[in-house]
Amino acid sequence: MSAAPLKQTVATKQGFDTKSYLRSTSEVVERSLDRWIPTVKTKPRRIHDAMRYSLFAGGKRIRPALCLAAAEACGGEWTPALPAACAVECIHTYSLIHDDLPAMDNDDFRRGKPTNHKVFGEGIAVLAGDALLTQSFELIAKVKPTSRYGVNKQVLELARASGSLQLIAGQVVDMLSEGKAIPIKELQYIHERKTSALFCCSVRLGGMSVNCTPTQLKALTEFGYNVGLAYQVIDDILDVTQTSEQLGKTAGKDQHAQKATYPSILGLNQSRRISKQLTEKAFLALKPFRKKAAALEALAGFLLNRDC
Ligand code: GRG
Repeated sequence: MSAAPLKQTVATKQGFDTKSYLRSTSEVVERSLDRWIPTVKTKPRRIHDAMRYSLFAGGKRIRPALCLAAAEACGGEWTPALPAACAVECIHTYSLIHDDLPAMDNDDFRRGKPTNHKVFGEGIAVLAGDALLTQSFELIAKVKPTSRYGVNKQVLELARASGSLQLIAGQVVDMLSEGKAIPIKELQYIHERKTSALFCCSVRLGGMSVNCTPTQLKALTEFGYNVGLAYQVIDDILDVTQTSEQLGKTAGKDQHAQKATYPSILGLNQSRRISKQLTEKAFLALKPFRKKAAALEALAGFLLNRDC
């Protein structure tokens, strides 16, 4: 990996500008993605066009930001964490393309644009998702091994988070639960796997790429789990409180698809309380990092208060 000059924010808790931090991390990640993903001129053009269409459709780039912020919390630079940051964004984008397919959620609108299958057709959308999933492993294979974490450990980390025990498990149980009244424990199982697993993986890979200590890895795991679960609870809340224009995707989908959500089971107020409690647990997990966790802390607070 060539070391591009990075605009790395010095993390100080006081007056932390989260929006500009996210702008910087997105810029750096987008530059790397652009360099590492085949150009639209590469044959077969249609698949590279479709991959890039969703990858550069204006996602919030939360997972890569968390990955870079985790590297920073462990005393490292962004550069060694960039392959992992791009890999988690590729997995995330693949999951959204597939989730939007007629065979799954059948959505027409994502990241403020027509969904991949609406533009390229179902066959190419399936393949664009597959190609991004494969691409993410090519990217993670580029990480530099550290003394505690060889490339194999980092590949395993990504494979586990995106496999049939985590991301896919969450999606499967979500699909099988449609139209059914499920207990909150089962919904938590879905959210932990569908969303929290990749958040957790993002921060863990950020730490691993800069050779974090076992104590730091444990703290990042606790942080990632809680922020990830809070993120999905808030996603459930926003689905009922925001408009499609505000979200850049179809609002009210969960209710329409008769999906169990935190607000549908516990109500809006209790769901908001839970997302706050989870974020507080995430803040607590950051104690061992002291001031170096300013970016992670600011991101967790920002995500709690997001409106899209
Ligand atoms: C293998 C056929 C097949 C499908 C896999 C795993 C999967 C499909 C889907 C699950 C992915 C999913 C929809 C998870 C929900 C997580 C979530 C909150 C997504 C929205 O994330 P944001 O808000 O979106 O970060 P942007 O667009 O900003 O990146």
